[in-house]
Amino acid sequence: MYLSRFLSIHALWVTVSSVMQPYPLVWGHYDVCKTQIYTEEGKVWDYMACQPESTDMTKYLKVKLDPPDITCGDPPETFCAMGNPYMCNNECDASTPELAHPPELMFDFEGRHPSTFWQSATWKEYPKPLQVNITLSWSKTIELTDNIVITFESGRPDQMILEKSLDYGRTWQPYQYYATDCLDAFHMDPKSVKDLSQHTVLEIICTEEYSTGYMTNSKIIHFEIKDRFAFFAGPWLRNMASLYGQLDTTKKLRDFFTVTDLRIRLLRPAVGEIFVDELHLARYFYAISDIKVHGRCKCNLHATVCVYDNSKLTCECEHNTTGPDCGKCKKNYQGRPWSPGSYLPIPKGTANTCIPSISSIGNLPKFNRIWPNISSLEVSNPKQANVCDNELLHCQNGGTCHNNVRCLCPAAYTGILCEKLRCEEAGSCGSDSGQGAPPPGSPALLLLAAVLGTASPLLF
Ligand SMILES: *[C@@H]1O[C@H](CO)[C@@H](O)[C@H](O)[C@H]1NC(C)=O
Ligand SMILES: *[C@@H]1O[C@H](CO)[C@@H](O)[C@H](O)[C@H]1NC(C)=O
Ligand SMILES: *[C@@H]1O[C@H](CO)[C@@H](O)[C@H](O)[C@H]1NC(C)=O
Ligand SMILES: [Ca+2]
Repeated sequence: MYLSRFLSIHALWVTVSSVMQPYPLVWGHYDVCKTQIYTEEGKVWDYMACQPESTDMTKYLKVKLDPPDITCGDPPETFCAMGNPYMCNNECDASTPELAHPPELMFDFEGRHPSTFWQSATWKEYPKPLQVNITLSWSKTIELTDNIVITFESGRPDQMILEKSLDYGRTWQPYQYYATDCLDAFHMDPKSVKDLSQHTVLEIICTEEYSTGYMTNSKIIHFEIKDRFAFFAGPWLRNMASLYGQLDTTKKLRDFFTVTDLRIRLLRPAVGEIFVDELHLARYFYAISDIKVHGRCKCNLHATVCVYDNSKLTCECEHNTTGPDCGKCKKNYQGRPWSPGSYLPIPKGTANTCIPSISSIGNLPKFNRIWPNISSLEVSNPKQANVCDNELLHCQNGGTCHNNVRCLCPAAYTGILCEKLRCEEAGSCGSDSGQGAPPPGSPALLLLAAVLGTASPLLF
């Protein structure tokens, strides 16, 4: 039963991703936790950092609306088109399936016409604000890997806040503000993600880009994950090595993309005009046809499988770790403190396995592996992200870290982490075998570069 369940979830993930991803899937990165290798001592296990596939996370969430009775149709209600107050031939009736608009319709399969959608009651109590909180909960830490996309069936709201929680809904932080007029609504200057940079990537902005005023016919709102990744990985997300390095050393950056819950706070519906037409309040309401959230279970790089069992996501922990996020060492494997796996060195990473507890008579085991102390690497200024850190041998191929902001590379190398052969950029590799000869370790990097060159920019 367990196996078939796992297989069906796995099959579902593959199906979902192949439907959703416009780019081919790549299975090459951090997708195994261990392999057998041959050494002088014979066959041994080689452990690697590993993580689950990125997938459609809306299959695994619970949705909660506040106020609870805000969905339209109880009692049945007629609503009008926003653009035409006299076109009022639509009805919402919760007791008739064809006329009901329950919250589940924000997460069902889209692509058919007409689309299915959740809808709120109308703004009949104007001027009392019409506000709705839509809370999405996973009861599991997940890492976002693609844009959050909310598609409205009605006009996009005049004011909205996207919030996130990292502690299962106990505390909330704003993720992004959306308004037709940011200054008026939130006393914030309007900004777009394109105004940010590597150093300001964690800034919380208010954007007017997705309001009614812009592109009147568009009904979509984004929270731009990929544009933020692109500050580190380049515009086509080709240099994922750089992003991984950054995520590894900067806990604040990693946490920024990590959530247990999301909350969409709808604060004011689309009005379309400066004044609310009090005679035709049935024109004002919220309606959402689709919400996309792509991510993966956070397993601290100790698992590739995340099972959905009893309505709960759990990492299938390896490396002798345990817990929902593989956040601690198994009993009897506490020979050294637990540590998350590391993406570095690229491409295999470091597993940081838990090791057997020291027995009363045994000798102290010796280790020469570096395992990062993430908390000590946390940058003091959240807006100042580290590019490199010598403790982690972050710059590669003999590069040295300069003030944590850049790698000084040997002449033959280039790239943020000195991960690229300079001759590769110039397209002249191979013509001069002496200068371009890769040192030990770099064939893997070249392979990685080749894989990334053809890789899906969506996955990592
Ligand atoms: C929505 O949640 C916020 C807290 O994040 C709370 O202050 C507000 O009252 C809630 N609104 C509704 C309509 O429940
Ligand atoms: C976990 O412990 C078992 C039993 O000692 C051992 O065989 C296995 O190699 C360990 N796995 C890792 C990843 O360290
Ligand atoms: C990690 O670093 C923090 C802050 O420097 C320190 O308090 C903590 O003891 C360190 N943990 C380990 C396991 O070395
Ligand atoms: Ca739908």
